[in-house]
Amino acid sequence: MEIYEGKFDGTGHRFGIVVSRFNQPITERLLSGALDGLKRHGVSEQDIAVAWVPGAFEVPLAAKKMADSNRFDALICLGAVIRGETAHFDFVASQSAAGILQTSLSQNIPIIYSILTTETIEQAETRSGIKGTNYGFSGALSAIEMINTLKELETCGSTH
Ligand code: INI
Repeated sequence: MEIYEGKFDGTGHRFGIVVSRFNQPITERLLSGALDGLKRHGVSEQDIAVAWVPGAFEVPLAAKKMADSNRFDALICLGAVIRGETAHFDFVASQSAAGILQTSLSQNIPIIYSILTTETIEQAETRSGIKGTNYGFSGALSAIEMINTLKELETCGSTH
């Protein structure tokens, strides 16, 4: 049996973060969590770049621009789409997710989806670390893990 698993060591890797200003009190917390998660797993501050965009809908284009630069090993997308606040919740949430996935697959780079999609602001607060897990922090770990898993997978098949 072959098992490919990425370690949680971000040393020497470069990360781009795209963060949305909409619901900024929440997204700022996600950003703090992501920076904390990266730094506590070996990433140095000079290897992190942060891009602010107006809302979750704009995240995919900024992520694509960062991916196109070839400067980053992984990207982390942060945002908060809250149903209570918009009739176009479904469009913003689903198109943002679709754009991020499409960019990740086409540019061949891990792009982590840490965009909260919640019914209420209280749920978003909880997921930004006020009570529960900070999804920015867990997104940072997912980014590091994916870089290392993909590196492991580069050897996949070479021994057969
Ligand atoms: N953008 C968000 O990131 N979260 C939201 O909850 C939200 N609401 O409620 O509308 C939101 N809308 C803005 C959208 O992302 C775009 O910035 C805007 O439509 C301009 O393209």
